[in-house]
Parts: sequence; structure tokens; C-alpha cells
Amino acid sequence: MTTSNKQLSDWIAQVAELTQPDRIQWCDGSDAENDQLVELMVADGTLEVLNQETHPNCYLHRSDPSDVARVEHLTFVCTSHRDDAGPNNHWMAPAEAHAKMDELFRGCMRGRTMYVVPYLMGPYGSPYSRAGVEITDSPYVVANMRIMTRMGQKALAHIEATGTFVKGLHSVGDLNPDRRFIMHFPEELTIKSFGSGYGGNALLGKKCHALRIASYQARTEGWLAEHMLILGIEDPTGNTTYVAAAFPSACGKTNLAMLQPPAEFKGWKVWTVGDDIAWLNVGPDGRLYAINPEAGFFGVAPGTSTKTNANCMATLGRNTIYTNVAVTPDGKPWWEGMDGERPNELIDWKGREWDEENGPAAHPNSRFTVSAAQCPTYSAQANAPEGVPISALIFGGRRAALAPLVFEALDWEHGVFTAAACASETTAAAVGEVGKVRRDPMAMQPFCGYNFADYWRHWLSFAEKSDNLPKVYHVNWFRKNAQGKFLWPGFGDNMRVLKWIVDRCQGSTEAVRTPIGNLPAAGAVDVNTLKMDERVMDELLSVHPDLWNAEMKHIEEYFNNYGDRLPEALKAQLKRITDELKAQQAA
Ligand code: TSX
Ligand code: MN
Repeated sequence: MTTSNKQLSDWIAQVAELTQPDRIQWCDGSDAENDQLVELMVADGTLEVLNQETHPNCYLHRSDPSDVARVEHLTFVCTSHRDDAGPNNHWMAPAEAHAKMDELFRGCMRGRTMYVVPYLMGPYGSPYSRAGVEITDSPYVVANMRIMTRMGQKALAHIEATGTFVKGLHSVGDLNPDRRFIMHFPEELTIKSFGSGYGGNALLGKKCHALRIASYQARTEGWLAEHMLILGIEDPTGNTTYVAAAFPSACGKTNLAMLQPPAEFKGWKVWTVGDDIAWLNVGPDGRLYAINPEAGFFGVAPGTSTKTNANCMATLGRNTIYTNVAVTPDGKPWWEGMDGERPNELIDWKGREWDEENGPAAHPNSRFTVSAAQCPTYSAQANAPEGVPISALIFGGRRAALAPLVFEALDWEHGVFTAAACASETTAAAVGEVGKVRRDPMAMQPFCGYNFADYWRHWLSFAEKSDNLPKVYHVNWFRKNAQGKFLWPGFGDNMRVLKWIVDRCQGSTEAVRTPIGNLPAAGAVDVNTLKMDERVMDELLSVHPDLWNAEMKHIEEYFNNYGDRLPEALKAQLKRITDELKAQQAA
């Protein structure tokens, strides 16, 4: 492969001059190329061959034990003006960041191959798709990018036709955590990532490009790049309603994206369009249309089983790259929360014989990389160039006592407020205190490539672009009773909440107006076969004014971090809800 795009060929030459690779290899994403890379990685121990009889074309990669997750404290947004990055990002001046990174990259590919990976985010032929080129010295990154993006000649053709692409430069360096940085230059559509081989830090098409750079690009171009799953809900008449949903980590986004409806929902089907990222554009009819910029799933393995996500289990097991899972003596991948008994013997994620004293056998953030096309519920519309029309945007979080199972925003402005005020309580899986409230607006806290205040203003501006926007919802699968037990069964039974949302979109079910939004009327969420006590449903749908008053104070404190840049509309929503809660308490 070569290119007629001078900007691209100049950049490749510049990077080669800086990093001094032994050789340069253009990547076309072909099977032959992948076979060559896999052979090389098996030979040098980067990949371990799994049981090819039970798990054809599956491999295990063990990352450096110090390199197993995204590194937010080492992730920077480098805009000319500090305020453009906002209090939600670490900032460094672009010139300083370039100088720092170029020193790290200098000569770092000596003795290595420099891979040039052209990729497309989004369906071929879509006006909403965007291209990038990742230059990396990691064959593991190339193999993962091949699954996660549309990689190769067609992506290059897109670059040559449009003349624009995101430049991503990556090197694993020496994996020294002190020499590890993930730098974003949104004004230059450039990413520089050094010192990590881990997914979110190294597969630059995903979080770095499709969220941080794309969110910035989306603001200037009038669209939205969001941390959302996309799914289609088909009713028994064959009509499909599409929704997009944003949740902080550890809320089960991939599980919701692949939901299996309960048996009593005869004729209902859920179709998966995406599990992590949505690009949303206003279409010709004023509706929001979503594409999934990705082509694969890079999902957390632990907790995935036929009980929690049967469709995901059916997706895995062939043509899958596993990272940091455990392995059985007969070469099968294994993780905590998988079906069946724990095998007596295991090799843990560090490659040692597993011993309970050393903690879990699979790393809690261990992953699978697999093509979305293998998912039994993969939507026939997932490759539609025009995207799918979104009827509802759903936001959520883990709230033990506060948020009801579901509520509907009163209008777009209130929806933006609700999304901006989203928060989640930390679990044992996350680092730090358990049960601490973390604000995570639109589930974008780690991923918004610019100042959140400007981002909320951009969201609000869609009301001027269209009067045909989706309805906005908030859900909470994680409400607990006084004894600390989950009140809602979750998983497939979330279909009952999705059905209420679909009914609302079609105007066929009633709601009760409260200060925080519209709640389902009594009996409107179909819990038919759940044998659920009426009082449990009452508690799930209750709004406690004292708790919500305290929440409004927290939200106000949080919003104050954004000073004068905070849109007036969000302050007005805060005041309206506070006033209504007070009036309700006084009554
Ligand atoms: O993914 C989850 N979802 C969404 C599913 C479509 N999880 C797992 C979260 C960690 C990634 C959930 N956990 C959900 C949920 O809706 N709900 C819960 C809480 C819960 C856990 C267990 C039970 C009920 C609720 N019940 C039993 O274990 C029997
Ligand atoms: Mn994510």
C-alpha cells in the first residue's frame, strides 16, 4: 500500500525519521496479514494459542501487570487555551506536550517494525463516518484494531477522497509507568500515546479518537460523539424502536446492548447496533440518527456468563483475542463469574499457577476483543450508512437509594440537565471507597475532549436545530432496600422498562408528573410474571424529596466548578426542581 495523500505520506516519513524503525509495514487488514502477525506474536510470546478445537482462532495476551487499565491521571487534552479543556480534563500546552512526547518517541522504534494502520470509524459509505491512521510498533494493537475498526484499503480510500484523517501515534515504549502519557491535540486532530499497550490507551480508534477527538470535532460540526450503546427493540408487529443509552462503567452496558427479553415477551426482539460508542447526527427529518463507529466489542470478561449475557457468550469463543483472563490446563479461557464450577487448576492472568491468596484468576479488567458481526443479535441496520433513528436517549447510574427505576425528562432542556447531573456510586470493582458518589455527566467524565460547560451548551443547542428530538430517560437498575438487597431483578427483566419507554414514545401509556420528571403510572411497568410485591414496585418508583433536595445541593456544588461558562438553562432547571420539591414538601 502507498498513498496519494501528501499529508499522510509526509507524516509517515516524519514519524519514521523521529522513531527510527527497522522497517515500515502498511496494514490492509487482510487474513494473510493477520496470520503473519499472529505467527510472529505466538513466536515471541505476545500471544498464547488457546485450545483450537474448542476455541478456533482464539488467542490469549497477557499484558504487563502494571499496564492493565486506562490511566486517567496520565491522559491530557492539549488545547491552546486551558479553559477549552475545562476542569474535567488534565491540560498541557500543545507545544510543551509535543516536545515532551517527541522526546519519548525519539528512536523508540529501533529494532522494531512500524505499522501503518488506516482505519474507518463507522459504516462504509456513511456521511457520518470518519477516518484515522494509527502508527504503532505493537502487532497486538494491529490485531485488535482489525477487529474493532474497519481497517485497510477502503479506509485509505476514504482518506484520499475526503483529504482528512485523525493522526494517532502510538508506541509501547518500555512500558515504564513513569514514561506513559496519552496526549490529545483536538485542534490538530492528533493523538500521541506512549508507554502503554492496554486497550483504551493503545487502540487509538476507540476512546481517544471516537470519543475525545470526535466529541471536539462534533461540536464544531454540529453533531454528538457519545459514550452510548445503541439497540433496536422490535415489537411483535415487526416495528423496531431504536434507543441509545449512556452508563458509567460497571453498570452493564454490554449486557443491556445484548439483552434477551423474558420468555413472556413473545415476538419481541432486541437487536444490537453497538455496545459502547454512538455518533449522533440530526437527519433530514430532524430526528437524531445514530451510527456505531466501531466494528467490534472490547468488553470486560469477568461477570459475563450465559445468565448475565447469553448473546455475548455466543459471540465469543471463535476469532477472539482474550487479554488477561485465566486459562484452564486444556487451554480454555476462564474468568470469575463464568458459567459452571471453577476448575481445580488454573493459570492466572499473570501466567502463574492460580492460588486464591493471589486474588482473582482473571484480572477484574480482563477483556475480550471480538467482531460484532459474530453477535447473534447483531442488527441488520448496524452497517446502514444513514444510521438508525433514535426515539429515546437513556441515561443511568448506580444509585442505591436515590433514583427511581425509571423516569422521563419533561423536555429536551430538562433531559440535558438530567444527563449532566448523572452520577454513580462506586463499587468494589472500582478503586477507592465503596458507595462514594461520582459525578459522571452523560457517562463522559473520562472521555469528553473539551470543557463540559461548552459540551452541555452544545447539547442544549440541539433544541434549536430540531423539534423532532428523542425523549430523554433516566434509569437505575441498582436501587436497594434497607437490607442492602437489590430491589430490581435487572438483566433480561430490564426489557419491562424498555417496553414502558417504547410505549411512552408511541404515546400509549400514562405517566405521573413529579418535580424530577414523569414516572410510570401504577401498573404501567409490566411486571406480570415477576411475582413482585406491589410495595417493592412502589419503593422502586418512589421519589424521596429530602434525598432529592440534598442531591440538588450536590449538583449545584458540582456545577459551580464550571463558573460563568455554565449554561443558564442548567441553573434554571436546578432552580425549578428545587422550588417544586420545596413546594411539595410544604404541601
Ligand atoms: O449488567 C447488569 N445489568 C444490566 C443488564 C442488562 N448488571 C451487572 C452489573 C455489572 C456489570 C446488573 N447487576 C444489573 C443489570 O440490570 N442489575 C444488577 C444487580 C443485581 C444483581 C443480581 C441480581 C439482581 C440484581 N439477582 C441475582 O443475583 C439472583
Ligand atoms: Mn466504555
